[in-house]
Amino acid sequence: MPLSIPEQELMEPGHTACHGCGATLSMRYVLKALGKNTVVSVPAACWAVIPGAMPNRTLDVPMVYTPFAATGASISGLREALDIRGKEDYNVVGFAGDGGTADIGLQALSGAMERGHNVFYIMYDNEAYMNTGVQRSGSTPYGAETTTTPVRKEKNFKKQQKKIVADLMIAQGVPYVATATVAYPEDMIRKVNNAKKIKGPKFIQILSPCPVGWYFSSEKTIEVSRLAVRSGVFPLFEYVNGVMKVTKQPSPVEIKEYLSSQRRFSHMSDRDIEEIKAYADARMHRLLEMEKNSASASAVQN
Ligand SMILES: Cc1ncc(C[n+]2csc(CCOP(=O)(O)OP(=O)(O)O)c2C)c(N)n1
Repeated sequence: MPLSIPEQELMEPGHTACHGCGATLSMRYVLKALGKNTVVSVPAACWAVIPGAMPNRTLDVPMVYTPFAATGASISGLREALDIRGKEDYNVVGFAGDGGTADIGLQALSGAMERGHNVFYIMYDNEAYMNTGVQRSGSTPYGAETTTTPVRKEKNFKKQQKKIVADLMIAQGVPYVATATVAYPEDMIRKVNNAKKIKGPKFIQILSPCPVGWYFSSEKTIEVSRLAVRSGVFPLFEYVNGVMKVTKQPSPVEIKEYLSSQRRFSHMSDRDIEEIKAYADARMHRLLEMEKNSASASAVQN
């Protein structure tokens, strides 16, 4: 049965995000699924400024600002405090960018997951430190131009492959790990709903295209997000208690089409594109193998 998107809006208009901001849509959909009994913790990032200055607010749920490195610690404390006060039914959500997750916040995230707190950690992945001017992060993909990997004569684009935090979370044994993106809101909301059923740590990495930092026109956010999935660059999956499911098969869209939708990749040679394709193909192969192994393991148990 097709899932209907909840009508309730817990994010109001009038915020200060840029036109076409994928991170803003990500928050909107996540809150639609979580509902009113939710507390959000946000570190230094675009989302720390999107609500605007006091007395403005954009969210109709409580929001806590936390130091850049501390989202994992913050949600651990919020969870324990709410539980002590008998508010076990409240959702506690860390909502952090890729810099705050893949880099400076990684140890706090890993600690929170390891301690097994009943929390959500949403990584909105716009693939660079956008709020401070598009610096590269560990989650920036190979080949991307950023302000710290400027493409001048020496072609100084990012030379390392993307660090994929969702895969790290799987390796750590987190019970619920998923990826999502804004072009597929039903898929995202279904995943948040499924995550709610797990009592323990939950991690969702949401690809959130950024027109300013990826250099594309702001009405193309959904198109770019969809191309990321269809080209196989950003696979959508759900991993629940050791069982992998790839939730959207990539359609035959060339990676070149995805890359050419953003100016941050405009300098790339065919050889560079091959590097990205090889990395994406190998990862997709790994995920499908995990899915196959999950299916055969459950067949053995049945
Ligand atoms: C310890 C510390 N170092 C640096 C900063 C400056 N700073 C604020 S936001 C930000 C970028 C955040 O990037 P990311 O986590 O990717 O989120 P985005 O801005 O893309 O939403 C930085 C470096 C800070 N606030 N605290």
